[in-house]
Amino acid sequence: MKIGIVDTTFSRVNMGAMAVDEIKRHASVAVERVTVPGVKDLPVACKKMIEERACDIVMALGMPGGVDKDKMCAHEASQGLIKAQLMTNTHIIEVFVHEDEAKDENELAWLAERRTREHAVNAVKLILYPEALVKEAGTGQRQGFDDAGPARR
Ligand code: RDL
Ligand code: RDL
Repeated sequence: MKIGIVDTTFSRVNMGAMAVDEIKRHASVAVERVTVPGVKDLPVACKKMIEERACDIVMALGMPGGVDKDKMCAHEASQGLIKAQLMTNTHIIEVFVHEDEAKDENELAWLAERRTREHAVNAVKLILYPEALVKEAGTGQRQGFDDAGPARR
């Protein structure tokens, strides 16, 4: 099994390094990593990870900025990532941390790390332990901030 990691230089947190570290803690799988300038460059890089570097799943890590232009970019990048998944029949886990989700730089760094690490575990589960996710169905999982939890307790 091989996991592809694609992150950006636009991000203010080294999300790629965190993803690689977290994956290594949970599985002995091969990891391929590449870094692109920004979120709109993620889709083709992820597709190449799948088609040219034989990755079984890819993590697309990015940080949309806080202004409207950035949110538009993130939406476009998201659509590209979905298209790349459909073209290749392969999961690309989109890990976007919007700069304005956090109240300050400390929280932004914390949030980016936690969301990245939690989605790295999801990526490992998707390719190696899919039954583990079935066990978590309907439990209100979130990545980064606290889980929402099940609606009925
Ligand atoms: O292909 C080159 C760039 O267009 C691409 O890297 C963009 O994703 C860069 N970019 C923006 O142009 C922008 O207005 C980014 C953002 N906003 C953003 O919020 N986050 C990014 N890139 O990762
Ligand atoms: O209501 C606050 C947040 O829960 C909400 O803004 C979410 O949509 C935040 N979020 C993203 O914006 C995103 O791009 C989340 C993820 N990705 C994610 O992967 N996991 C989350 N939230 O729990």
